[in-house]
Amino acid sequence: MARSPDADLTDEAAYELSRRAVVRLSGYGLGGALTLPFLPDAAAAEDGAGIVKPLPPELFVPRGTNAETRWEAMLGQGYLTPVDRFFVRNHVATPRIDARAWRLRIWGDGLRGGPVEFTYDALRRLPAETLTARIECTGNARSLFTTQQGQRVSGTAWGLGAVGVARWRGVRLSVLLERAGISRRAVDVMPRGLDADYVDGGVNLGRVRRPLPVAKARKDVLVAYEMNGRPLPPDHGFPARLVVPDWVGVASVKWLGDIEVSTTPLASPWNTQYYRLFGPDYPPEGSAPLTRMNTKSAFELPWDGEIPRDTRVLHGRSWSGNGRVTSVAVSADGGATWRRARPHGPSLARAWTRWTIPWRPPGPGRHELLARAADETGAAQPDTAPYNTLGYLFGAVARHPVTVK
Ligand SMILES: Nc1nc2c(c(=O)[nH]1)N[C@H]1C(S)=C(S)[C@@H](COP(=O)(O)O)O[C@H]1N2
Ligand SMILES: [Mo]
Repeated sequence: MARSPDADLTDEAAYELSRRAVVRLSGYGLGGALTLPFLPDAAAAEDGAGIVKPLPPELFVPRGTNAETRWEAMLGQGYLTPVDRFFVRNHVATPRIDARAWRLRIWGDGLRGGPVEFTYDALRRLPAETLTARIECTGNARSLFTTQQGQRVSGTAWGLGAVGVARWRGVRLSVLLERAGISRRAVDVMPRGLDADYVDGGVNLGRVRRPLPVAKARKDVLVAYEMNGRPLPPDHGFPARLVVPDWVGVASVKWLGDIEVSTTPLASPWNTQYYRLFGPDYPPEGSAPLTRMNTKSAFELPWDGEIPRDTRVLHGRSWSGNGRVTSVAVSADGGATWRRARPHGPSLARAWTRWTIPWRPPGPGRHELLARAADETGAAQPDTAPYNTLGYLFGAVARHPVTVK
């Protein structure tokens, strides 16, 4: 499997590195505390590790335990992102779960009675709904803070490909909560995944979990067991996951194992130390926990790649966590002049809008393509994104470099 360019290691070198780390550690004759910082690092050198589906290089850019969709692989596709090219964001690794032994347990002081369990079959027998919705990582386009704004941020250096739209089928979370006997006093629910504990900087933070206010949980959240007409693939949460429309991707907990229902506000590292905005413009504890995603646009083109001289039309997609996309303007001269793109096909608020714009390359050489979307709230993508140390919510207009041959 391909390795990240910054690691720049051959298989042998990587093996050497991890072996040396082990030898060095055993030389110290120490266990536990000191081995932890080394071994996960060596393991992280394996790009795409822990992902089950194939990651062909023409469809994905592997990034550590994650894989980013190549936007050029969306050219000629329909409205949905096919599973074979849907991005994967794994804190740890895709677990293999036996649906026959699996249970979804709902529990907590926010239930009128005791805990309730649903089997996979029981879940599939409940009234089903379909929802065409986007899932987008909060750090999508994070690398543009650095390349476009010269700022240092930490986290996976995503381009614009940590987003996808699928047709999800499952049971409304509100139906499950009703059946479990949710109390009127419940304020938060906390879905938790069945993947392994997440360890960051040697600290074990437990399993991925993030509180969700009851109001959102009851509004439009789906407990999905199908993606694009098939059972959920292992990497996308089999046997069941949440789909939390418009919200930060981390809310859509995969490999759902249990949901706590609480009459008091809940907290986890995923709404305290991550998924808030930190930095000079924010209080020390960060902003409020992030909820909705913002507005973005992408061209269905390779990033900083070559495009043929006989190109006559450009394709792209725009989306917003704040509502339906209402207009998209495109500039092919670095932002000097703008033209309106032509939308086509469905334009669902919780998914995205496809568009095209005619363009004849003026001549060979480098060009910057820009697309600026506005949504039904009237808000358009800004020229710069507010800096935050973890590089969340880059919603500025991306300057997409291309070279015409
Ligand atoms: N259990 C669990 N759920 C999870 C994650 C995870 O690592 N473990 N990653 C979250 C994040 S950060 C994102 S962006 C989405 C990505 O969903 P996908 O991998 O299906 O594209 O899943 C979310 N749900
Ligand atoms: Mo994410």
